[in-house]
Amino acid sequence: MKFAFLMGTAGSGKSTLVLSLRDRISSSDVSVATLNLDPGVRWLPYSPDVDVRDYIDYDRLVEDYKLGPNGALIASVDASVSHIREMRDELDKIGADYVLVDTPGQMEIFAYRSAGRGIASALSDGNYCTVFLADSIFLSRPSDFVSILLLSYSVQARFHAPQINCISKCDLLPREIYERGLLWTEDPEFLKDDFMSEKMDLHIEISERVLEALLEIGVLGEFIFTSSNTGEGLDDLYAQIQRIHSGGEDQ
Ligand SMILES: Nc1nc2c(ncn2[C@@H]2O[C@H](COP(=O)(O)OP(=O)(O)O)[C@@H](O)[C@H]2O)c(=O)[nH]1
Ligand SMILES: [Mg+2]
Repeated sequence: MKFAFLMGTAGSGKSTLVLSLRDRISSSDVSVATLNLDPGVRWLPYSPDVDVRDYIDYDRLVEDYKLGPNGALIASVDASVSHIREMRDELDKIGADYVLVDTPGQMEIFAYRSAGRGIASALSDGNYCTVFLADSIFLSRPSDFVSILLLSYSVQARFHAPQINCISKCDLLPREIYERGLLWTEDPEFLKDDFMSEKMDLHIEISERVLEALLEIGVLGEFIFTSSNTGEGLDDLYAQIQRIHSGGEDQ
């Protein structure tokens, strides 16, 4: 079983992509299962095969411990660690080739807590990749895009797993922003030039160095422009997931 953990800021389209990518993969006669790891989600656009909400009662945590929404989410994610075995057993029974994993809406609750990485590696026996969704809204300004590059890198640094970067909801992009975004992702020099000519009031020098460091590390890499609405990029995304898993990480 090969796992892909979808991560990205709240509203970046993770849950919707689980649905559209599941449909894309299963249309090629490959079996795929979905796992929801968001204990607090009220509604999902798909019906998960395995669901952390069957094990964790978010509302009960709110009531019993008088927690606010964020505290309850943190407690829920931490508590889900003790149900990894059961969720894995459920997945083993399904026996799908791929498992698409939906993570909590607010990514910091999963991506930046040790529970997140622990869950990812234990559930998958280390056989996973991360898919980072950069909401297309972050293509509006060069500095916005640099900030999402930082976020992407921070996820990669925490999970130490092969990562695929996507610009999600790309159907929402006006043509000129889409094309400029393509240039940025294909050639760092375009991004650097646009970034330097953007009028910014704070710490341009520091930001420039941060950008250079990011480019040096190779964070820009390849971005796939995806849309769950039009299906754009889903073939590429699936091909990348296959490539990673056939590249030796999935023994
Ligand atoms: N236009 C457009 N909207 C999308 C796309 N993917 C998701 N959305 C919408 O964005 C909102 C947030 O999506 P959701 O999947 O719940 O994001 P999540 O918080 O990352 O799981 C919802 O209203 C979706 O309908 C897309 O590819 N295109
Ligand atoms: Mg979601």
